Amino acid sequence: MATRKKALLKVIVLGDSSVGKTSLMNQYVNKRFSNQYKATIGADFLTKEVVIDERVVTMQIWDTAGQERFQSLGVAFYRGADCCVLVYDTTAPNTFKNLESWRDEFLIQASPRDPDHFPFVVLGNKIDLENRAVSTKRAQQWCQTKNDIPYFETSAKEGINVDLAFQTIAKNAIAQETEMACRLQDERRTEAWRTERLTSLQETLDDEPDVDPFDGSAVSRAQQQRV
Ligand SMILES: Nc1nc2c(ncn2[C@@H]2O[C@H](COP(=O)(O)OP(=O)(O)O)[C@@H](O)[C@H]2O)c(=O)[nH]1
Ligand SMILES: [Mg+2]
Repeated sequence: MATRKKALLKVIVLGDSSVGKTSLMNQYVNKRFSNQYKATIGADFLTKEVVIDERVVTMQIWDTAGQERFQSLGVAFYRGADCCVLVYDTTAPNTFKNLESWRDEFLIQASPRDPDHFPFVVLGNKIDLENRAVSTKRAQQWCQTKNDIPYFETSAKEGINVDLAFQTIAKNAIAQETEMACRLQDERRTEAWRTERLTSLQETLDDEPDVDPFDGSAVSRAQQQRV
């Protein structure tokens, strides 16, 4: 069965300021890390080509330009997202607590067609640091309660799990796209079947012989078929 698959995936990265969103993207796309903190970057997104199931797919990874501090990213940022990456800092518990409101904010702003199955991925970043403050178990439990969101622990600095996490992000975004296409196809098929049935009923009605208006048998036959 031919399904429509998008060649371009829009991925958005959300989370509190300084959890490492920009660093993770840079590590994944440019294999670079900087210790310098930059609240803003020039580009809205970085792109990377990935091969999934023998298909070349362009991932467009959108970064906030520091506006996350005000939680005012604007609807254009969220629009048409195929996957949402939620990032927290494993050494800063507040950034973990705020994942809930980032997820809620995404669902409100992006209003995906199927919120229960929308692909999120959670990243617990900075695992290279000693002062860990959120346990793996606690993070995994939260992810389980949210329809089993995939969870990865990463270090943008050391490049730990970054590729693996982004590969999963791309795969899940594609899978979601395919599922959506299948569902649309089903809807279209049901619609075609309905039209066909109505047409054939209409033909049956048209084919009915002229009847004596006082003899309702032909009419009632047609009515029975309509039910
Ligand atoms: N040790 C460590 N520092 C990190 C890591 N990721 C980011 N940082 C640092 O954390 C600060 C904020 O990172 P940034 O990517 O700008 O965060 P953003 O505000 O979420 O985009 C910067 O100083 C980074 O160098 C990491 O995995 N390990
Ligand atoms: Mg940033």
